[in-house]
Amino acid sequence: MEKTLVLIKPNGVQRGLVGQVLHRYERKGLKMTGLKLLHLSAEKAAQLYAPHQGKPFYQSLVDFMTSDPLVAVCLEGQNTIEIVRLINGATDPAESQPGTIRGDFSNHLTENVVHASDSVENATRELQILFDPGEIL
Ligand code: FUP
Repeated sequence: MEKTLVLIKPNGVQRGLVGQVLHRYERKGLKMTGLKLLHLSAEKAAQLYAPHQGKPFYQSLVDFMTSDPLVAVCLEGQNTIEIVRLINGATDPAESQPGTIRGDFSNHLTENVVHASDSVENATRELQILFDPGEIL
């Protein structure tokens, strides 16, 4: 069983997409084992995006992710990391397929509605940043 972190980004919350986004993971049969609404601090955003530090888009990404509340989700199941990234769709809005979350709801590289971990190592690291141990069931 694999765990992954999903973030419904601030624009997903502001646009009222939380229910529709969660529904896509639930209907696929992924198990939700953690869920909360929070305002991400600058410190936690810096930890989360440490691998991107120094890249030209880093500061605008951190500013966006800390601008308004977001929803953090822990999902669990076989091959969950790969499955969730398929459901989310490609990062580039010109490549995200219709039927994916980004393909259907986003036309912006940074404000692309959802984040999901891309490896087991990053999932473990990112889940520790967003959730206290007792918050994942
Ligand atoms: P993803 O794993 O699909 O979220 O994409 P990346 O890890 O490549 O990028 C992390 C975040 O940085 C995404 F939200 C998209 C954003 N990004 C930019 O804003 N500009 C870029 O040039 C590349 C990525």
